[in-house]
Amino acid sequence: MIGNPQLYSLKMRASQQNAHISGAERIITEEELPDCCNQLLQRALRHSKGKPDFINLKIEAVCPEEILTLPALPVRTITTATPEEGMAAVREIMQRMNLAHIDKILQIWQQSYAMRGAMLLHANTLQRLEPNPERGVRATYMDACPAEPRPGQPNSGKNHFNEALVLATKVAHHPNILAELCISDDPDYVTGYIASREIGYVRLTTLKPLGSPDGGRIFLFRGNQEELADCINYLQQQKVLVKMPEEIKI
Ligand code: WAQ
Ligand code: MG
Repeated sequence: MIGNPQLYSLKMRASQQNAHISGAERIITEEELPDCCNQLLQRALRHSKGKPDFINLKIEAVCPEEILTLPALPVRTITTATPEEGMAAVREIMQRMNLAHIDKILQIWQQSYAMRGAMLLHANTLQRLEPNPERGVRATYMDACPAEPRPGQPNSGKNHFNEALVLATKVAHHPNILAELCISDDPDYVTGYIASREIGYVRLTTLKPLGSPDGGRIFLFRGNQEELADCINYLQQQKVLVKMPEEIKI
């Protein structure tokens, strides 16, 4: 970037009768704003979950000095033919991470399906830690670094992988987050992932049946009250740009 241009956070969310349909965000220059607004608007209008009756586009200035730049988590793909195989792979990875209560966590994951954000779950007690459990916690203010492969480019559609890698990288870099589990709620997208600082971003090519509108995220947390407040603040407020891998192997 030349001379730190002014950056803007752009957020889109769309709903139908108060039910969440689509949300996305970028951190971009003033020059990119008109095109990006249009891209996110098109996305809201053409989502496979339905036509929204409410679309919100929010634009806020961001100081370049406030931004934390992080390297993307290393990426690995495990090919799974069925949701059962995918879930078995997730379970095995969680075992290797020495996580407790694996069955219970996988069960709770199913309850995250109608939420707009993620569940924040205490890895030891399985206590739900979101201030608003119906909404969940949303990780926001993040994008890929400018001049790198950016979510939404070049064809303006959703790039599930790029966007998820940006989100997972931000989330995994909080010291009290142990892991993230994710399934898309898009009916036509069946690849999901488990991610952490140690294991990186591990994709499972089939994690749900094709056509299923079910999807959700769990952030697994371990720490005390003070660390929890810091973690929620980090997820919701810290501006993050992610250096994407040069060659994306997916
Ligand atoms: N913060 C927290 N939770 C979120 C956020 C966010 N910013 N955005 C979405 N969620 C939750 C919410 O409950 C959604 O219903 C759920 O996650 C799924 O969101 O490598 O597309 O945007 O190819 O549908 C994974 C890509 C794609 C795997 C995930 O998620 C790959 C995806 P979606
Ligand atoms: Mg979705």
